[in-house]
Amino acid sequence: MERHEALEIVQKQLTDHRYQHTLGVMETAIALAKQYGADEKKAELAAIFHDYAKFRPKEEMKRIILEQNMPNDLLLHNTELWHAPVGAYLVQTEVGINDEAILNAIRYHTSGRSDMTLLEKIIYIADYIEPGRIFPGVEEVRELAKHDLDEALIQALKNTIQFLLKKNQPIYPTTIETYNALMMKKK
Ligand code: DGI
Ligand code: FE
Ligand code: FE
Ligand code: FE
Repeated sequence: MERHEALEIVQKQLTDHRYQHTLGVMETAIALAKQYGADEKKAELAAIFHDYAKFRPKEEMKRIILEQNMPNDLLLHNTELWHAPVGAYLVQTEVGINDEAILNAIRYHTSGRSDMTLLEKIIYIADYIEPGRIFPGVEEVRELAKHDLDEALIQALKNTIQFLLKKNQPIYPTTIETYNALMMKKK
């Protein structure tokens, strides 16, 4: 699928602010794919569609999680986590993208997972550091991403976990698993 066609499809699903974020993720993901030797076309499409389900009604997302036998513990956690796996499902069924590597990059872009692929890491990091992001700690992750994707990912996960702790929010187990897997692989 061509970039302009994909952008036209996703724009209808998003607010203008979220669409601008998506364009930032796309540019960042393509640059990271070039640098780290991932498939640039897959990075482009995964980035364009990563937040496809962001504005779906909660009831619809909940129904899809149950009907498609997605991990049930999602329903116990922040609804912000839902748009990633539901997005992967809707991008397949509504947009017709069947590439598992792309769908997994969308599916795991919020929580990560253990043993993430290069493409999954790129989308996770690009979502975190695209030029429109301005939160504390983002500059450090941008800097790390220039040299070491795993170190960037670890720092992004640390920031996210710390942010959630500060807000007295529960941490989704997969987020912790992602962090642990990366820490234990470090030499
Ligand atoms: O969709 P975006 O805003 O571009 O970014 P995202 O898909 O990474 O979603 C980030 C949101 O998800 C953010 O508000 C924090 C939340 N989040 C990420 N990991 C966890 C989490 N929330 C909880 N409760 N637990 C997590 O482990
Ligand atoms: Fe997202
Ligand atoms: Fe995003
Ligand atoms: Fe540097």
